[in-house]
Amino acid sequence: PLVREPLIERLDKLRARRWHAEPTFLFEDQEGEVAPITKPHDLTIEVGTRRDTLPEEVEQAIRIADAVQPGWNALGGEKRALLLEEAADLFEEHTDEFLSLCQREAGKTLPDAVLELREAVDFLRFYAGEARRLFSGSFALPGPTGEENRLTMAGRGVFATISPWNFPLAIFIGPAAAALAAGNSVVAKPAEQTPLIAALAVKLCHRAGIPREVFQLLPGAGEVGQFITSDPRIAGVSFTGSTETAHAINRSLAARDGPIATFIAETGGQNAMIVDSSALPEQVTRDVVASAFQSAGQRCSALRMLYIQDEVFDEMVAMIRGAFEALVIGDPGDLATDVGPVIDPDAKAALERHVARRRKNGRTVWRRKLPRGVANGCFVAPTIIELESISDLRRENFGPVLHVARFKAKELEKVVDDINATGYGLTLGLHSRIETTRQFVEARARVGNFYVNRNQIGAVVESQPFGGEGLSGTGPKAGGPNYVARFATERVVCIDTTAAGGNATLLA
Ligand code: UN1
Repeated sequence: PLVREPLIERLDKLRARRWHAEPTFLFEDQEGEVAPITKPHDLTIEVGTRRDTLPEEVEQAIRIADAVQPGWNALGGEKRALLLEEAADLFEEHTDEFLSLCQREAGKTLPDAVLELREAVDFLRFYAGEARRLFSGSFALPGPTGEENRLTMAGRGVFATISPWNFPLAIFIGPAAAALAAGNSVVAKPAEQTPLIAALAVKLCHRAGIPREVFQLLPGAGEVGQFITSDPRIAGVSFTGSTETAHAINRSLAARDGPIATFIAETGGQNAMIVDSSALPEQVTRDVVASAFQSAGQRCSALRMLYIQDEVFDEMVAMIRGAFEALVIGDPGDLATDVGPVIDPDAKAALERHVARRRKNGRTVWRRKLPRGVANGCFVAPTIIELESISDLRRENFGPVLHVARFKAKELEKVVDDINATGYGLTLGLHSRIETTRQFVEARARVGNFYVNRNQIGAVVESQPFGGEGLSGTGPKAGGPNYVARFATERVVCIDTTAAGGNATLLA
């Protein structure tokens, strides 16, 4: 049509649609238990259903993926790039469906859903470019005269991708696209909470021309992941999620006989921001509120622990609380909403326990009141808790809960050391206009992504490759120049060209 309806009307039309996710390729006629997928914002509403992958289907999927991988690898980087780019185009054409599903299945606000789709498309296009760059032939290596050395890269085999519910599209498709770009076949297990978005993504990849045998969807809960990672034919695993699950996968991979698997993990964080007395209060307020409460705090990059220099602590906290009081909490389908629900009742219960414990310990707690009409959903009131130090936090609190602490100028070194001592190393923010402070923190902090005088979420593909160290993951950084290579094997060919020349002379 020449005149397209406005986006909101189009999204409204999709409201009644019901979706279904099931294992792809060969499994459609299997009988299996169907579980409902409910909306985080209102658990009485069913968005669709999912059928989990059975153990024998996992086995069959890996067998098929293994059989077709050499053909996919032989296709070469250029052809794989074209298919990934076609998928990116189809993702953009299906904007309405993706935005609607991000809101309904994952409880995302519209701005968050738009960012998510943008990131997914960026990943597809960037990794397509990497397929061309790295898999279009061999790289010549230096050597003495009379010797030819070259390096070629290829897929490792079957890669498993296990992805989280908090970026059900971008972090579902990103690692899968990287693995495919490198010439692997992929069995993908999306988070149990968000298989519908993943199912649409896989369907569009198949429509783009990526063979169904090469990219298979295996929905299910943790057991499905366990079946996958215990199979010795899995050449590598890319996992994004909790540190505990990463440890479990690592153990499962280590227990297998046969080839050693590659393991790429992007896990949790205990992310801090340091604000000194030279910082601009308005800028700090805006960036703290975005970093801590956007996406209801459900980003691994999100700010959990804010350190403010003593002299400006009261003023800054007053301003941050002012902005915090203005946050609109509610239905993510509502354009005005800033903070939607958390993902499920378990997530809500864990956050409520955390807040209750701090209250009991006599901490100062500021909490928003939840609006009326949200009782059926998994809403957690945005909360600010005053603590002494980041060492008072044990586990990651994945939701709209921010902690604040004060520090004296002479304690800056100790603050950075305490942050390092958590063992996590994902994002760190600094608000300061003093150049030597920036240099000091940059040099001392052990962290994957360091953000200065801005918010610390929303890393952009290619400009801000993303990922942590220590308890936060293995690297390499997603969306960066070293990522796709980690999904590949390298082969070096070395030819002595003098011997052949000599023989030829003798024979003549
Ligand atoms: C995550 O929450 O798992 O920087 C990653 C960001 C996003 C990535 C978050 N690009 O917030």
